[in-house]
Amino acid sequence: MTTDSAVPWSAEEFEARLRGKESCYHIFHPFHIAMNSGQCTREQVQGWVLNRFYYQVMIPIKDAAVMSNMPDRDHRRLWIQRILDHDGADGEEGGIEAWLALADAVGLEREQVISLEHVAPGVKFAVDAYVNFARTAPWQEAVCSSLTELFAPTIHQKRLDSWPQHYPWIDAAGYQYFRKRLSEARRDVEHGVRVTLAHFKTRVEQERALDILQFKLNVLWTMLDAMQVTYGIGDTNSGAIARMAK
Ligand code: AHQ
Repeated sequence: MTTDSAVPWSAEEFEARLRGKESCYHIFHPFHIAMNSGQCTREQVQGWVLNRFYYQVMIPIKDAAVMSNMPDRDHRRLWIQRILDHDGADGEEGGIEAWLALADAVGLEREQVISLEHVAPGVKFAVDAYVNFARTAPWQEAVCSSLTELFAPTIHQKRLDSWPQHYPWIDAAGYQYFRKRLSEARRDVEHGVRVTLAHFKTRVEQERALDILQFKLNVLWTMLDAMQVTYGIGDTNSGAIARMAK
């Protein structure tokens, strides 16, 4: 347990320790490793898209909750862009619509996905834990929890690089979401890192920031645990997607 007398890390060291959490990122989860190496069945890819839709639609709700705790206009002016990125704005369909294009590209029925009826309990529980944290934590802690996106461009690029060869049955129009996040995630974390380095000053606070980031890494990891339990990995077929149509 760190004592208050411990010397704070320099900004460089603190940021390096935040980035060092990449080793816990969900790109290393067995489900993602299988999916990005072509070992997932059509049903498993569909299950991932269907379950992740719950995460996608809750992100703008989470971000609106964070904004409601942000007293500073300049921070709100930056943060509001995250909501527009997902909900869309004049002339821009937004990320939720792009995710539904991905759902269509993998052969899911739009209404089935939007219904959220088939989201695994563990996925819903993990996402709801994240949203509730963001609603109740100090806004700087909620900003810190979004820093898992430090590692997101790598996983989006991995999908763009590997899925077309592994899953030729997926319509390429579905990949727009991953492309759009490459730049959006990089822009988001620039603000997120600035807030985090400025807010968490003592060593105890800096350790708290690492714990917050670990909590969010656990949210992402747990979502995939629930998907793996539901759909398996590799050439099994749970029948869960087929049962949806009945
Ligand atoms: O598409 C993703 C996204 O819009 C966000 C917002 C951000 C947040 O506020 O927590 N996190 C996040 C993430 C997205 N995609 C995930 C993926 O693997 O496709 C990664 C996830 C993240 O790293 O937090």
